[in-house]
Amino acid sequence: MPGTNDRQRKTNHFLLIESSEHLPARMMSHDENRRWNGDIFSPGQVFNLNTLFIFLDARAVADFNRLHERLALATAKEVYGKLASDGGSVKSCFHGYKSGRMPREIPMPSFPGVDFLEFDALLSDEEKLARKTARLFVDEKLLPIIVEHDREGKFPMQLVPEMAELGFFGASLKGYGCAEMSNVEYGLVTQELERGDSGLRSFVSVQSALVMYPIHAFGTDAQKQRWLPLLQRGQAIGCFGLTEPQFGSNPAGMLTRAVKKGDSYILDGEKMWITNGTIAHVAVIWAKGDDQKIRGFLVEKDTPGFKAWAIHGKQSLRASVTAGLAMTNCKIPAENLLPGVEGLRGPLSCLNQARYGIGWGAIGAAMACYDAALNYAKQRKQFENRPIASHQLVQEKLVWMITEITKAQFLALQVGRLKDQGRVHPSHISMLKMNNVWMAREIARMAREILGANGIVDDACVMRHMNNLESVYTYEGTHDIHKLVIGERITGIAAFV
Ligand code: TGC
Ligand code: FAD
Repeated sequence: MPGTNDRQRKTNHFLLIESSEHLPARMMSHDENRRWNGDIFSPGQVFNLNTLFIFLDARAVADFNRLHERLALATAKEVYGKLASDGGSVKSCFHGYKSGRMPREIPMPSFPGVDFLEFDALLSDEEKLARKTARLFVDEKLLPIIVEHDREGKFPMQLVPEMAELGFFGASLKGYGCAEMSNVEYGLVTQELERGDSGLRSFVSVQSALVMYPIHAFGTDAQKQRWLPLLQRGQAIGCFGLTEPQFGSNPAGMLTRAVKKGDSYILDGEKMWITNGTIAHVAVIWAKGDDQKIRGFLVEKDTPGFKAWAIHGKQSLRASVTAGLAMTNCKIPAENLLPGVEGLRGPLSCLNQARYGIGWGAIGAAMACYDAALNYAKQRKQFENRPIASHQLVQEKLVWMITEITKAQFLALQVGRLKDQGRVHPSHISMLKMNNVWMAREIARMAREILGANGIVDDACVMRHMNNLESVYTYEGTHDIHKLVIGERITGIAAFV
């Protein structure tokens, strides 16, 4: 086909279709593909008998509604169905992209996943596809650079456009260019991101659950039109200011004030430990009014009287930005109020979304540590040249790990299914966050033990995950606060005071 090579070089979006049977021989014919594909697809490139690359041109990419994976899968099935008249079936389809020339090898994910109890049998094709997309992104883009970023205490900002393109920001929200994933699909994405690093998952949680969600749920049309497309595309970054130096677990006591003066609000106060604080274009700030009611406000980064400063010296979440925010006589237009909610219910509703993603994310961190420990235990030899995996005490640790990961997966899936059906209660999400982060933190520590001295250096991922999980255990409601939330649900008695 004339110009094909040029087009393949310029066009870097592709569908990779894996079929359960061998592809029919005629699919290898360029003529056949050209006839069907018309001007949308370039000829399929068969890499082996079960896989086919189809490159997409710009129009096809647009048709895919900003890389919406579900649509990609449906289209792959349609393409394959038309080409394989003998009724072959699509096993999976990966919609990816590559810069530069066509890849010479199929980029198969290197991480196999952890599935002891046929968990995957409970997932739809779309759910597996969302996970595979995030898995490949983490394997190809994050893992090669995370150690350096963690060492230098730098967030990998260069990954933001790609995450936006893959639909990770505001993934489960409707409209405004969002991917409209189900909660389970979104959870599987956060699992994979945190398998890479909790800092990357934190970025996505804050952008999606703590900034886009409140604008989407409680904002005006003008606020939604202005901010949501920018945030979805990663062209604006957001942060969420609830915690204060004196008020962490008990945000109801906050000191930050918002006083209405004419058609403005004047904000005064301080927020602490704010993820993305110094890189955010917009901060969702929770403040009390004269009536003592908590409300949310959008504060833009260059507003006079607003200052963000980086917190240094962190031994945890080093590849994430954490900041303090100060507002001194900070005047914002009255239209920056989020009018749709009053009271602590506002920020806590956002936290439900973020805690849910963390519950899945922790499984990813645990899987990474388990995988590292299992592989190491099979290779490392001690005493009569036998692998340490042959010792009962080591096996006991590995068995504990996979049992807890398996339980955590089913807990996450059930909470996700309830959330998708609109039947989830905040205490369900508390159980998910509490259990799964605890489980991951224990597993990281155990994995470090199995790796012995090699576990303390950062080319093994376990100590990085272990340190990160200390923050995850504390933020978004500490482990013990979630115990008290569940305690209140089952006894009817609040025991916070
Ligand atoms: P309480 O009297 O129980 O409730 C006050 C109002 O809030 C409502 N509510 C909720 N609404 C939605 N979702 C929930 N989960 C809710 N829990 C309570 C409640 O119905 C009531 O509504 P209304 O309309 O009747 O007024 O509140 P409380 O003051 O006793 O506090 C309860 C407690 C302790 C559970 C709460 O304060 C809490 O969750 N504290 C933990 C604070 C926390 O999680 N902070 C997180 C900061 S953000 C963060 O860490 C981001 S990290 C990001 C990253 O990098 O990933
Ligand atoms: P405290 O509330 O002082 O708690 C200290 C200890 O006391 C904990 O063990 C706690 O469980 C225990 N405790 C407190 N009250 C009780 C009680 N009633 N009963 C029993 N035990 C109790 N906040 C934001 O608003 N936005 C962000 O983006 C954000 N990002 C963060 C990023 C990182 C890396 C970290 C570490 C924190 C972040 N936070 C953020 C803040 C986080 O939400 C708070 O740290 C958390 O809510 C706990 O508050 P605290 O640290 O003040 O601990």
